[in-house]
Amino acid sequence: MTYRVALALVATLAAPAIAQDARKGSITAAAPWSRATSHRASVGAGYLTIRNSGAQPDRLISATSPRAAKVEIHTMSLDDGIMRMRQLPDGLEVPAGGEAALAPGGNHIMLIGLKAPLKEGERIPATLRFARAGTLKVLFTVAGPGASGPDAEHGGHH
Ligand SMILES: [Cu+2]
Repeated sequence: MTYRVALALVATLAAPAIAQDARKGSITAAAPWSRATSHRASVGAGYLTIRNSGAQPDRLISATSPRAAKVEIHTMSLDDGIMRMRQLPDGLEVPAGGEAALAPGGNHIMLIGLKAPLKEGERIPATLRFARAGTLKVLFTVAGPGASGPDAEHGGHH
């Protein structure tokens, strides 16, 4: 038994920085992740899928992170052939028994005023606040910068 526990602990410590789910009440924050930013970037984006197993709709109303001066909930849309983003002033609804996806090119968590670049492999702590479920702490696992990182998508913040 002792051996098995020790082995499990080693496996946890040795695990690569994969995204981890977080849960609070009916709300699950699945696979939170982000992208590495360049050293000049002042903004970054967080992505995840929010699932609501409850019988009532919930709403992501705000978020904070110790790594950013401000965190907003954004959406993106194609406007005259240009991808633009804007804040969702009322937050993002998560339907009862459904989910809300935050993904590149769509809704996202905007980290504004980064205190340091987001580095691949890091986990960025954030607290999501829901109207019903209350606060939920998540860790955004930072993936590689990729071909179309937050810099390109979020030129509006520079
Ligand atoms: Cu944004």
